[in-house]
Amino acid sequence: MPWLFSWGLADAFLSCYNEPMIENNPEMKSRYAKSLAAFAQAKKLMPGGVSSPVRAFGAVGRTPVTVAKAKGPCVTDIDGNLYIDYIQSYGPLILGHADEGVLVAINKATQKGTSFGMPCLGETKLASKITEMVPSIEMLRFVNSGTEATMSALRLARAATGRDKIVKFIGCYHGHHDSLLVEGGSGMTTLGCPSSPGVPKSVTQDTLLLPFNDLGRLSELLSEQGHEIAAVIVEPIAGNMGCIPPATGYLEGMREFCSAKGIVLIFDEVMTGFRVAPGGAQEVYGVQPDLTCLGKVVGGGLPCAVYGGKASLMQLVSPQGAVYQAGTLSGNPLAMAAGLAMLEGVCQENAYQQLEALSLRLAQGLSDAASQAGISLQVQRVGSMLCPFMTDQPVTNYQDATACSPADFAVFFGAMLDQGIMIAPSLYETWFVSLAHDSQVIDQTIAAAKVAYAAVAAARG
Ligand code: KE4
Repeated sequence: MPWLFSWGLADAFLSCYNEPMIENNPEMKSRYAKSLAAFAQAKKLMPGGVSSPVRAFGAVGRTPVTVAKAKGPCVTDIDGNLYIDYIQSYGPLILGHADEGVLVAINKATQKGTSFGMPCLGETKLASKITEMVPSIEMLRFVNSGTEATMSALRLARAATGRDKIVKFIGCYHGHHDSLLVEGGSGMTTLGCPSSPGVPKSVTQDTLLLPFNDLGRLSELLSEQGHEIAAVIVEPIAGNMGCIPPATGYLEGMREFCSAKGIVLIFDEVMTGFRVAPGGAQEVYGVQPDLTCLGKVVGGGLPCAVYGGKASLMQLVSPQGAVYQAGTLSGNPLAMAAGLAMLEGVCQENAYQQLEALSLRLAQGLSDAASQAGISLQVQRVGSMLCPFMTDQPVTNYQDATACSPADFAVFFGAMLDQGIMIAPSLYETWFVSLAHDSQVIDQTIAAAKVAYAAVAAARG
């Protein structure tokens, strides 16, 4: 791939695809024998052996485990190893793996068919529940992924304003469509490829980049170019460079500036929606966007996402309006059933209070564990999404997050994995606590973290 070398991307790409370190320890090899074999076979058939890059464990120098089954807070790999899981499918499973209510709903729906290509009542029921929980959404459209949701929301904003430019924030990740595949967080940063080859400059020239949590820079840009800007898209709580809450007044200021300039404010709540509160981050911070993107929780673990907001905007979407967007499996009856069961589950009494108590217990325990090992730790958290950063300063943006040591994280990750605790294989991801986690698994996690932070301290020498 000569273009790789011409673009100076070779090192970055090759570092992404270095053969993950095969455990050269006989005990480890037997512990993960089936996963090692399965991954070797998978790599012959799929790029990196995975269906999504971050799953390849590329940044932590380990071979990924292959999951056999999951239930509640735990997953079991094909070697029979059990893990307390904080990946939780990267956010959807707020009730835990294989929640009984969700499974019953899916099984019941499958008896009536799997896909119709015609309207079904499940769409209306779930749409109604969403608009009830997220008042800023007056009308919505179902799609199949967060990527589709943000891509479609941007197209709508551009059509509504007649403008082409958009603003995103460095380290925020909104899926892999071309306009936003620039300085992205999540797997892009994890694998050292924050911007992707294959995206024409003609597409990204209209994508303006700013640091997260810097209201002054946003004000300057909108003063200069606001009349050309269709949309500002933001993760209201950044979850793809670890967990970084908005600074006080940041979202309020963003709302004010966008309103003044006729710019569409898009909250990408694919991760935060129904996660940090029934109404998502916009409920927590009291700031209403013009459009909201939802995913993950809203599909109950099945492929489903949403973009929605002001009816005056959504009415521009085809076939009511001219903004074209479509999808064979959008509003799929199984995903509708799963999503509705999931939202009914989080609406149970005290659900968010329980998530808060469990997550606070974990955060405090991680801090104590690190402190005992002499490791500086910032546990940044909103509700049941959190990220422990090994640093002595608050992490407010991408620059702060990427200043943390990947080597420290790799040691911590491996030590947790080998003790049966599964966290995302990247320091730029977020931990998720579910209602299936209880104080016992939280305390087991904290005990493992004490060992893992001690391993980091030892590795530092
Ligand atoms: P999907 O296209 O992966 O469904 O959603 C993209 C997306 C959009 N917006 C936000 C805020 C997101 O977090 C995501 C996807 N999140 C990553 C994890 N940080 C998905 C995991 C993966 O890429 O495998």
